[in-house]
Amino acid sequence: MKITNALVNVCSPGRNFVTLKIETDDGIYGLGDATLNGREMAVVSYLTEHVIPCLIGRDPFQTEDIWQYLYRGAYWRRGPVTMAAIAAVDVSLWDIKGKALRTPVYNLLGGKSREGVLVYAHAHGSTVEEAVDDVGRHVELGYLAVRAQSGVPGLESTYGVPKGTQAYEPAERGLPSESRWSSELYLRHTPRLFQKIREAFGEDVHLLHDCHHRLTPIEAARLGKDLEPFHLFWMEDPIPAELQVGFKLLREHTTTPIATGEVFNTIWDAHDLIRRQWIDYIRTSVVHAGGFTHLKKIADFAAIYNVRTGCHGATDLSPITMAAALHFGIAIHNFGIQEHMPHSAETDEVFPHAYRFDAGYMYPGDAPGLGVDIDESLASKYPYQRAYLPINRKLDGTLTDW
Ligand code: GCO
Ligand code: MG
Repeated sequence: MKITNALVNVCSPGRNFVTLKIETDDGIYGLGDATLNGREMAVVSYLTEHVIPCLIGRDPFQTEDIWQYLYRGAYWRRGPVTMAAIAAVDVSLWDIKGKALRTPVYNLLGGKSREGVLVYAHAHGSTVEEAVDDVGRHVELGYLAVRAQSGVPGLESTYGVPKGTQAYEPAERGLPSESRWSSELYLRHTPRLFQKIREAFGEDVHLLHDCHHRLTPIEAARLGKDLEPFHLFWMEDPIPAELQVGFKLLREHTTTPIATGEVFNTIWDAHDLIRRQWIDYIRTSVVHAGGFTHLKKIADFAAIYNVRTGCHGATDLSPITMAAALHFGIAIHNFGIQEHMPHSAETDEVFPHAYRFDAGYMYPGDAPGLGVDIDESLASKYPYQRAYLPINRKLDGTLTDW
């Protein structure tokens, strides 16, 4: 079998998605997600100008060699743009392999290690009361694990909480909006949120929280300690991860489990965090960490150190990545949990898929390959629209991590 053509589709059914389609001489095609929220067109250009011309004529079964060719062969390596482009190629090729062999991708990754993939939902509210109600709504929908975020008194807006009644979507159309931040107000408020949730729902529901890289190590240590009575499943991205040794300080102060890695691209971003056992969950995703070929290596390395996976699954990761995450999560041994932020109805229509949610778990389905497609004529009705993630400033105007 030979690769004959590859095309990039950019569409915006509710939000922007970049999709790679690789075609072969025997009529089978594969799909890969290449979306990088707020920087989509950089990946489009990387793919069309630099990657696609090198793919034509290659054997799509050679996933390892093609991965190395694109990674080592570029000389310039790593980074989100490069790794999202490589991921899109890699995932498309695994989709082709599955279709050609008439088997779901999970069978190529080791077969089923479990019956279903435990997922967590997003609950939020502008007040503690609204957030508690939203946790209840998700428990009623059948979720066994819920991430909770709430507005912080004194701050006009914050990460994870929609403005008004629309569904939460981190990127906004137009130029970046700006929000204001105070770690002190947040640190005072957040333990109260989890106290109220535990009072309302008891200990059975798994609770998660995303700090979205906003704290210093010592602030995160304080939050971790304050949250200990509420037994979180994890505290996510407590600190920016460039300085990995920051996690050592945090780790030495709290038993609240730590998850990080949604912005990581390779094992080299997480190597120390994993081998020093400073984290409990690694959140790198199929799309931002080089596809199945590289993510499998990260997961296997993490398994040696008792670190489990908790792959990123926000709506900016397309249904193709959701399908890929479910094949991956059902197959690998050290799976922890998978994020599930349901896509809009428009997105689901553009990307028909075999995966489904039932009673707290998701299932990839048994279709050959990934079990996800793209309706190109419907996609063409939703042209790309420039959108950015917000910018965050402290109360005095200093730019800080969003
Ligand atoms: C999460 C993430 C997202 C990111 C988004 C950025 O845990 O789901 O933090 O909400 O902010 O994916 O594009
Ligand atoms: Mg996050």
